[in-house]
Amino acid sequence: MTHRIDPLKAPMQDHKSALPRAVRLEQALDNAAGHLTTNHGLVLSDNHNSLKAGDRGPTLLEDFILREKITHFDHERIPERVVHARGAGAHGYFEVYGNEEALTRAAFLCTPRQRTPVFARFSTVAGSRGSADTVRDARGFAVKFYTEEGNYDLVGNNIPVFFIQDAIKFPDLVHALKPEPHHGMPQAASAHDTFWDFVTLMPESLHMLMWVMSDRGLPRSLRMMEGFGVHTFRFINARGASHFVKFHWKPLLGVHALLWDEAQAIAGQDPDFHRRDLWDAIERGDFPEWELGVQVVPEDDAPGLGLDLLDPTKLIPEEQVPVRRIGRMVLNRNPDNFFAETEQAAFHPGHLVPGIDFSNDPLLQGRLFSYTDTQLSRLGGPNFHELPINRSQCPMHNFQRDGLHRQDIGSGRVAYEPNTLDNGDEFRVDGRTFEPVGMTGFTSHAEPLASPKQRGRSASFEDHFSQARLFWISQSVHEQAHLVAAFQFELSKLSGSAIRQRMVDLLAWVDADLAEQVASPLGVGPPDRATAAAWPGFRDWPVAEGLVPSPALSMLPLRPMGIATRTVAMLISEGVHAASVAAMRQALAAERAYCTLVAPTLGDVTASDGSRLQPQATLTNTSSLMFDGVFLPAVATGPDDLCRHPMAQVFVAQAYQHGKTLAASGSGTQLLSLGSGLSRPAAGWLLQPSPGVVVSDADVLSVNFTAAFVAGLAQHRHWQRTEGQAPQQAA
Ligand code: HDE
Repeated sequence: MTHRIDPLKAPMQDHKSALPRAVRLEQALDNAAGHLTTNHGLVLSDNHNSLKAGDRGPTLLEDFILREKITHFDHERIPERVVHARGAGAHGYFEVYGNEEALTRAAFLCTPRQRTPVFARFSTVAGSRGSADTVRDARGFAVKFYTEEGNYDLVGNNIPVFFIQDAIKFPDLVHALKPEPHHGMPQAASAHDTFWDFVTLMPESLHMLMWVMSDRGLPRSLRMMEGFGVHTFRFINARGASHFVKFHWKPLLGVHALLWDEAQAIAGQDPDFHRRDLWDAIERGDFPEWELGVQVVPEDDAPGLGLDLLDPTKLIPEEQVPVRRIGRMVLNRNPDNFFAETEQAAFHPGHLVPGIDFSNDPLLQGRLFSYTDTQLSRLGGPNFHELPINRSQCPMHNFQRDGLHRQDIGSGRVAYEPNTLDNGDEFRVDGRTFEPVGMTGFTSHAEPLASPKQRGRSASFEDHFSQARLFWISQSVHEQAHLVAAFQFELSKLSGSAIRQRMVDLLAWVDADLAEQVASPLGVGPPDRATAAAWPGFRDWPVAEGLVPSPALSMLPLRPMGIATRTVAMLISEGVHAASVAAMRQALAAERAYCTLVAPTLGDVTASDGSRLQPQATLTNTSSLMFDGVFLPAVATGPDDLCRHPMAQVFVAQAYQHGKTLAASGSGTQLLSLGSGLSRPAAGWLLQPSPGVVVSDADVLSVNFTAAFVAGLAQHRHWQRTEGQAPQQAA
């Protein structure tokens, strides 16, 4: 018995069927009922009418079919995650390049090229399940490795440090960040009083604040962001030797961001922008890929690092300890069912395999309790490990049993150990037998401990400003401008000036120029370090002298990136120059980039050679926000209708304001000029009148023209063009 209602799909899909539409629909309805059953297998005869007293009478309470269906529906929602509620996931695999046995005995890291299945989930932190993807926030980056030694979860973020140093502050942080409790606003935003009230009283949050206010808080795509394990972990090898390790995910497509104005507008036009991008890329076969990198620190070297590895508000600059790439993750399959997989996935930083262990980072230690605890209420009991997405793919055997929603049927009478009654009759699930794969089992690293009990923090956690400053001085001019604008925007949303003033006073400890720039449009007094230093809880720890910028902290590519999977809108109308359309399509396809034909309507467009082009989107159902670049080909026959279309001008104007790559040829330059305000080119030349704008007065595209456009796209954005807008965002 199948539960698929294939006949219902037929009339939608097969619109050229010979049967009249009404007949097909009727047939579909009849067929459908015969394919459906109740949850208990009873075949339905009618899935459209409840049981009534007569055809116009009241519905009968007896209708158990109606009641079962509606009761199930009433309970379809489960509580959303208390943080990281909105996410998107995908399946794939991880393969290690070499044998890492010198560092770890984790089997999945010791068998070169062995593929370990993974499920990855990316998320925003603050927003509810139905909020928008492109809000300013950190992003969760959680990966479940289904290894032969059990599930290993690397539950990280796209930012390498965290707001707080001790888990006991997490509920306070999240309460401050989430919508304010009295009116439940704002959704998915940190730009409100309670968040800034809290962080200005917790100077340890400054380093992460710098990251969230930077372009890292606005990823262009989930496929284009880094991931970090954040905490320091340990690798343990077969001899029991321990090394500290920090985990990194490096995306092969580079690290790229949206502009704030763009991100806000996308949140309205397509709240699913990131999850759609991930889904579409995987459906197309453009499988996103990250390399797993490790920074390894021998235990003896830790004291000489100049930072405390247990402090989650600190990173190890990559220039100090290089990131070695040891394997890759490829995401190549979308979930079949969002709820069953992405929503029910239960990650836990305490899901370890032998060879990987914790450090004493007090934030990590608190997380080890929290994740199972939250799943108990979110997934309805202690058996969430039996859900298909959470099940280990290696054999599992213990004497835990019963509980809400238990699915496995255990058999046997001896469900405890030690015992003397086990004569093959031991309690087992599904008859599976457990064959340990030649390993000695997980042992915690035997770190010697002899400490008094105390509530407190090591003095080595007290430097709250040096790395915030390191981040600031490592940003390019444009990234710094975006960061300043972000602080200005967020602080401008506060209801009073006291917290604004506190923030700029604190920022003065990071950098005087940064603080002054942020303060300038906010109507507050000059930044004042001394006032900040007088607050309770302030740690007057000297900012490190002679900090050297760390290029790895900037998003500017360290090496040229290609344009694979980037998207270009080609605006076409009647009489468009056919050869230009073909040449640009070809040039983009050669780089594995994509082109969408956008026109005033979805009707076919007749090109200059008489061929018919089918637009994929219209000027009103999409916008340049959805694309990385825009091409305005010449109209070779007749007038260029697009020049008179107001939405075409908006399309171009927004692309120009957002620093996107634009190209125009022939009559297309007129639309470019109307949208961007750039003057039209003189005859007979090819040049870039503004960074990332390629124009030619000829209809025909030269190889240089398409090459210049591709090179412009590879720059991602031309931030110089957006500069003038940044300060206005705070207004
Ligand atoms: Fe989480 N975090 N977290 N977190 N976290 C959760 O677990 C928590 C922290 C992270 O896609 C919750 O199953 C505490 C740091 C990700 O399902 C919860 C503390 C980092 C996800 C929880 C932290 C993270 C979560 C909510 C401070 C980066 C989404 C639902 C001690 C290294 C996983 C759930 C997914 C989710 C607790 C701090 C990453 C409540 C107590 C630091 C990516 O258990």
